[in-house]
Amino acid sequence: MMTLNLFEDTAQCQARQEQLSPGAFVLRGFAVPDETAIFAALGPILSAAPLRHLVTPGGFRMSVAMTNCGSYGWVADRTGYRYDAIDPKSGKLWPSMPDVFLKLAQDAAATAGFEDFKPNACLVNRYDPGTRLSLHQDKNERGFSAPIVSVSLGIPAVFLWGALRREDKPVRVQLMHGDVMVWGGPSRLHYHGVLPLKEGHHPLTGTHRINLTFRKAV
Ligand SMILES: O=C(O)CCC(=O)C(=O)O
Repeated sequence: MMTLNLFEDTAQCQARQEQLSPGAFVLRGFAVPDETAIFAALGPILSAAPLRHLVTPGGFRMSVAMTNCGSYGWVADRTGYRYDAIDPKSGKLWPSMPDVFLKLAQDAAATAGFEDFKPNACLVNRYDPGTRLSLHQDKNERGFSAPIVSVSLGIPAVFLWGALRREDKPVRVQLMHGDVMVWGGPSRLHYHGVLPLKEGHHPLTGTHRINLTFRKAV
């Protein structure tokens, strides 16, 4: 399987950028300057809306633990996948999206060429060693004109970057703490996933990997 290694410095941003396909970029280390503020903001979110293992419509318990912040949260249950303004566990609105999250997502999108990104949903994914996310497309959003911004924190993961057809072989992309992926335009509906996480340790997340995925849900 191919491993991408296309480094390119830009004047706009000191982070190294790698282009995976038209409209899809990895911004290396982009979130590192915000790491302290991100974890300070994450604590209250996880207290108000604890991580949980959702059950898919097919009855499978997802191995990734999830929660949300923002105006809408992505949820799965026996009836399907959807965005909901209410956390089904608490019956309350999801915690609001912290300014540091919003600014990070908007800056990353703009750096990748997507100005005016207005995310209203942030999915928080927590991976333990062995946890994986199978190849999927993000298509529960009302439209696909906005990009997706995905922030990796903690221990490394191997991200699978596919194409528009599930059967197209994905490339493997090592994602490290602070790396941010942005994909939109012609890449917006590309299949993607995460290989089973290897054991590791990071000072900010311990044995876990945290992913923040920002989307314009509606
Ligand atoms: O954890 C990741 O890097 C990807 C997350 C993802 O693909 C998703 O939440 O749809």
